[in-house]
Amino acid sequence: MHQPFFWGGSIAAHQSEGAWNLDGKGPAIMDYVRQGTRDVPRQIDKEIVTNVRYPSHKGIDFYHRYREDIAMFAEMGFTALRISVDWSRIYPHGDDEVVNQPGLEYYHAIIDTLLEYHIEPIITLYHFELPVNLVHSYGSWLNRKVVDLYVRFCQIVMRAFNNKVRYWITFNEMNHLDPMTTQTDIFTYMITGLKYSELSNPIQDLATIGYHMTLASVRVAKIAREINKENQVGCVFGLSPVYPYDCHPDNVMCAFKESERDYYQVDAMCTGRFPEYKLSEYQSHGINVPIEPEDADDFRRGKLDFIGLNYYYSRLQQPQRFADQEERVKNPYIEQSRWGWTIDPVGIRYTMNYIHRRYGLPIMITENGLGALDDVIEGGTIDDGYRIEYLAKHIEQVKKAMVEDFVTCIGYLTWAPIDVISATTGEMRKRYGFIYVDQDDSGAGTLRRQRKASFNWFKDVIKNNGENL
Ligand code: BGP
Repeated sequence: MHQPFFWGGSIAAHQSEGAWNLDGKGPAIMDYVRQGTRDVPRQIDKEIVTNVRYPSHKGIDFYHRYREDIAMFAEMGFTALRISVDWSRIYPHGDDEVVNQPGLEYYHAIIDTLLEYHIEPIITLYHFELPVNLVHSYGSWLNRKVVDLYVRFCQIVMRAFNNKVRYWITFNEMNHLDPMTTQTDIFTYMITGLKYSELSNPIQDLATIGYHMTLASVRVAKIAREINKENQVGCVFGLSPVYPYDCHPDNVMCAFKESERDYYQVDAMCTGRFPEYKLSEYQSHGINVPIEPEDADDFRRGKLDFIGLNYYYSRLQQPQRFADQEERVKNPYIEQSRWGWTIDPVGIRYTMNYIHRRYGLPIMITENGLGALDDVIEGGTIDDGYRIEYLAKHIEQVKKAMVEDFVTCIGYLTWAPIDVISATTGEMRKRYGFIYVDQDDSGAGTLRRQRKASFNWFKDVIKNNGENL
């Protein structure tokens, strides 16, 4: 394994912290999203209603229990933990004149705890945590002022933790909002606070949002290195192979095009310019991207130092002739999880190869894991052999990418080392952790933490640096 290699996990504020209105935190977009299920999408409310369950309000109470949780990560031997700093804790309305000090103090305390255990803090600056005021008063990322406000927030955070944090991540998975693809309401909302069905001109609006977010990332990357030249800046992308349905050239082409939709922002952040092919595509649809002359310099100087890769599954291109079928065509060679996510370890090696060769940058695996139902069996143990199997097979492929294909990979972080609220469904029972949290979908439970079988397994993996899986 490449040295130093980060072993650890990733969590996000809105899925773990709870304490949604404590110590000056303002309301953020995910505070308005109800719990859904595998089959029923999460609903988004305009107001917070008292008799409705909003899982983000409670999370897993990481806000009060982070010491205990971090001690358990340290027991496993973690050398890194990726957390997000919630914008609405630092600027409750996003545009406040003064910083909310208790918000900064809270993250100081977490980061200090990590450093005590020699765990590298990796900070995501935007993991679906947008102050809701920026949606109502500014129209979210459609408005360039939100770019300025985000940059201001990042600057404050990067300065505050300058002596403690070296690894910064500008955004989580902004690349899923390709303007040319129809989106679901919940997905568009998680990333922007806006519902897809309420966009007045979806293609134009998503192109504007995508441009503004990309610009925000490059501006922050540039400033990060002005603040401290040691700062390492990445952006996290959700990327996966799209396999052609068969070897018909039309299907191969179609799969290629579908996969490319995820990449225009990666191209922009890694090459130092917004890609011409995307601008031409927009032009052909009569879309105007709000480019200002000074942006070119930001793109040039705001390139990434590393790419964060979230990998869960591979996809199968759906040929046109099946387009009106409700059920998606499945890849017959690949199993699926209970939530319909394919389990394809080779896909991680494929994706690592692809992005490393395309950009030549180091890769950090920022998320990988299996969402599953866990049973607490008699005697209180949780025997999650299926999770061990999933992770072992993926780590094996990460090793192959590094050793046989010469991909530079600087870390492997699982999602999520402790059970948290699911982002897409809001469920508690879709669990990923090595640590079980006693809470059910109704929010009932003691929140007690308990080691699963995978806990000791991952501890051993880290101890032998991935040699024995
Ligand atoms: C990623 C998100 C995470 C996380 C993960 C698993 O896309 O970055 O926030 O939640 O997906 O998704 P889910 O929780 O819906 O199973």
